[in-house]
Amino acid sequence: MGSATSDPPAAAPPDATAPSGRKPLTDAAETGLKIVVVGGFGVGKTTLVRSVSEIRPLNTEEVMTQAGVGVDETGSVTAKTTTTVAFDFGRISLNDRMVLYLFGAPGQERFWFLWDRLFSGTLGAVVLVDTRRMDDSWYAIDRLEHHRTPFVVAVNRFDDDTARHSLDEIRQALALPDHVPLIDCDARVRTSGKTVLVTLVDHLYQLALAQESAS
Ligand SMILES: Nc1nc2c(ncn2[C@@H]2O[C@H](COP(=O)(O)OP(=O)(O)O)[C@@H](O)[C@H]2O)c(=O)[nH]1
Ligand SMILES: [Mg+2]
Repeated sequence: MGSATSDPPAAAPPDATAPSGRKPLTDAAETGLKIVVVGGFGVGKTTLVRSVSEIRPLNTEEVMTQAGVGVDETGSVTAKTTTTVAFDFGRISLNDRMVLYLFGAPGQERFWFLWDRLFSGTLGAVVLVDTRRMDDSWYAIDRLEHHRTPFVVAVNRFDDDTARHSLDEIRQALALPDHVPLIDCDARVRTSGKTVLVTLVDHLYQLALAQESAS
């Protein structure tokens, strides 16, 4: 997290309740781009937001209580003892003009009702995937497609990802169309997380160009 971790947030996030619909990239860049990081429980959303953020990320990690047993299934993610009950918030400047506001969305099924609100005003999303629990990504991809929110898919490679599914296999398993960028990442590593965000911004830029030339 580095030396900037004690800095307070310097700017308020864009209005999460703004009317939905895609903003022109140029307008949004003046105030910052809202990006949502989604994915299943324990896939590394909080870790990603934490590792790339310039401010001390706000998050609502809570120690999982006995009440969560059987509800929050840790499955193969046995080391995980906290769970996000609302969402993570962080910020990163990609260059002197472009600021990304990051929202890590809760992955558990019982928080899905929050998602539609969260996607309002969102320019793009990162879907984090853990190959040990690929099923958890389907709902996120489905909701993003439903909202027509552009997204990239990042595979967070855990140490015990012994099967090492190739990106092609993962693309097939998730039925991802060719135009959706799919990359590897390590959510714990800042440069890796930043590469994911740059991939998303590039993707948004290409879509904006294509839209412009079509109209
Ligand atoms: N080995 C390994 N552990 C990771 C990686 N990313 C996250 N973790 C750990 O996996 C656990 C779940 O991550 P977290 O960010 O809380 O998941 P979230 O529920 O999606 O927010 C935490 O204990 C992280 O430290 C990774 O790339 N490799
Ligand atoms: Mg979390």
